[in-house]
Amino acid sequence: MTLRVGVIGAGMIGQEHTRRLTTVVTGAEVVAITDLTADRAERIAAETGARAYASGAEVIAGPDVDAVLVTSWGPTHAEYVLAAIAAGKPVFCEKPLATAAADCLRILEAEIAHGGRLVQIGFMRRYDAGYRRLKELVDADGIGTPLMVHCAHRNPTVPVSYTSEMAMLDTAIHEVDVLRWLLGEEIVSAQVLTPRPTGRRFEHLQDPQIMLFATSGGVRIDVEVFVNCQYGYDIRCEIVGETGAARLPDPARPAVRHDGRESTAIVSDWRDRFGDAFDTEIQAWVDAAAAGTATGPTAWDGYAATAVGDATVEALKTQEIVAVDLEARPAFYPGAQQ
Ligand code: NAD
Ligand code: ISE
Repeated sequence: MTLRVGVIGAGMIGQEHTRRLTTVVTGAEVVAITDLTADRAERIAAETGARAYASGAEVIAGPDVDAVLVTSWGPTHAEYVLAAIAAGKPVFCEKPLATAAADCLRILEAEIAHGGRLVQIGFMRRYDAGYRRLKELVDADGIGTPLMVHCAHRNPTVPVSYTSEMAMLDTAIHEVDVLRWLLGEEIVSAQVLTPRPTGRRFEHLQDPQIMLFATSGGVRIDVEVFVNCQYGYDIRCEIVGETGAARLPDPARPAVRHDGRESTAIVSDWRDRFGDAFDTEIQAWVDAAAAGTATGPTAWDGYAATAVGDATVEALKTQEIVAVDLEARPAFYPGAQQ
């Protein structure tokens, strides 16, 4: 069976995933596309051999649409995910699942009422080969019980529309998810330190930020978010355990010896850094959706990340340590993160 996909939001990542569904993964075709900017939807639809629709609701209702991929702006995600569940269609939702925890909870309720998984969240780091090796090592007790995690999430620059809250909600949300998965524990509190701001930022932005998290088991995590670092896209993670430490490998790039120096290229953006992970993630989604279900990061994971995000934004505003307000996990969502 070829999974017929409807895409809502044909911006940067919507176009990336459309290309991926069309030319990289197997078993899928894009049959419907919509975007607030109608011209954009029409252009991408024409390039893809899909039909352009006027709204996300029409895409979800499309009789030839088997599954839905949501890549519009974050605040619109909840509405489309809920509509897809109501239509009984598997849905891949880019992060965040929703911008308000209350909307995430409505999605959990709807999926539970449906009686089986339909929702997969776009936390692609779980499909990255380096993070997978780290998880295998931690699960096999290769460094003993984890005690501390040191992370950095650096982007070269961000546009003027990027706000201080987005350092958590748009950027560090990836660390929150991947560390919950790596450690198999929930994050229970957040604090934000605000170092001297870089001169190479838009004036309104607090950049860099250092986020400090504690997990239910007492692991302490520090995440440096620095989104105007200038030099490249740099993702770091080191887990320190009772008997050893393990560091996320950098993407394999040749070490070039030239003109009396040795150098290795640093990747420039998330597409370059996580391209392989996105391919694996979308293939996994297509395979599960073709069977009428979903795999990987769950709606619960989306909810937990949004709840940690809310606490972190409050911590940034108040400069206090803020407890994460998380409901009890429904039995529908298995205990250990997959
Ligand atoms: P973007 O602004 O380039 O694209 C978003 C598109 O959605 C725009 O074309 C906009 O017109 C359209 N849109 C907005 N509301 C809509 C609606 N109601 N109906 C139809 N179209 C609508 O943004 P982007 O960078 O592609 O980000 C999109 C989403 O993907 C965000 O949630 C973002 O956080 C996420 N994202 C994830 C990653 C990742 O690493 N996993 C990377 C980039 C973006
Ligand atoms: C972007 O939306 C992403 O998800 C990238 O992975 C992240 O590095 C970047 O900071 C975000 O803006």
